[in-house]
Amino acid sequence: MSFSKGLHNRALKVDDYLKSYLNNHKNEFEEKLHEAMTYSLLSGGKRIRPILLMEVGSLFGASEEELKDYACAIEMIHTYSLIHDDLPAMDDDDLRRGNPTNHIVYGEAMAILAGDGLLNYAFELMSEKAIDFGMNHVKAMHEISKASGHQGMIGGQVADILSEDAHGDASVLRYIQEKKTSALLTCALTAGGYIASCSEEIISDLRTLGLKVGLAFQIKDDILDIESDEDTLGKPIGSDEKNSKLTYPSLYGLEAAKLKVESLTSEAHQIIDGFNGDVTFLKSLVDYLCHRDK
Ligand code: GRG
Repeated sequence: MSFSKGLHNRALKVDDYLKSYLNNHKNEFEEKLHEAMTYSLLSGGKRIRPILLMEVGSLFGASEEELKDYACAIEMIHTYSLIHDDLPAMDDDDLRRGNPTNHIVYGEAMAILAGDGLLNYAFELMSEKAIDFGMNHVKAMHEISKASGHQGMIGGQVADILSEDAHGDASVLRYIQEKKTSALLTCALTAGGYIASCSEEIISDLRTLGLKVGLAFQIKDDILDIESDEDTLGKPIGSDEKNSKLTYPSLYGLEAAKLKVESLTSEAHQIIDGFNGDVTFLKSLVDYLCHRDK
């Protein structure tokens, strides 16, 4: 099967799982909240994080049944972060994944609550699973909560906001990239590894892999914000320059950014080559993340 077909099938599977979670409302209020949560959750994301978690987890022997709730929880956390990031108090964006942003459709108050609802639902799903499956699942949940929290994605978002108007240097940029982007990608890998009962040595390799892929992914994102177009990306381009964001291209230049993506991709491939089992899809996935056009 071709890589793109494999990727498409995996994304469809994640979509099916996600659809099964938000249809249990008990009154009109829950129904309205679920509608706003579902709107963003099912609006066509690439599903990279859940696919990474499931791929690594199954590579090391975990079952789909064990993995799926964590995969969907990460996508819920990712979607909450996008809803909140688009709010007028943050990036103030009208378009996301080619659709009007959550607050444009449902209003700011409901968008905040839809994001909160997704974040908490993620922890409800993971903790229910961890109660049944024990310590390795608790470790997976711990990875995901740390990565999305105050010293992970939220910390990175704070640094990003405070370094607007080109405040900050190479170390601030590194902090933003590691926390805002790499953390959530990395925990998809380590959580998958924990659920599959991997050794700490493998978990450490997965952590290094996540860091490299996350950095490459963010630098590619910055390059796309300069070189792509709104139709392809499904959101306006040029927003980093407009907001004077500290990015790899703004600090080191566009050509250096492209070279950095290439070196990180090959370092990531070397780590994957050290894993046993069929790593063909995982390697192609890393290639896709670093060379994608949206
Ligand atoms: C509001 C707490 C809080 C955090 C916001 C995720 C984020 C932090 C901001 C969104 C903007 C951004 C450029 C984040 C970096 C990570 C990134 C490139 C996200 C986009 O992820 P994709 O490409 O999106 O996987 P899809 O739409 O495919 O799911």
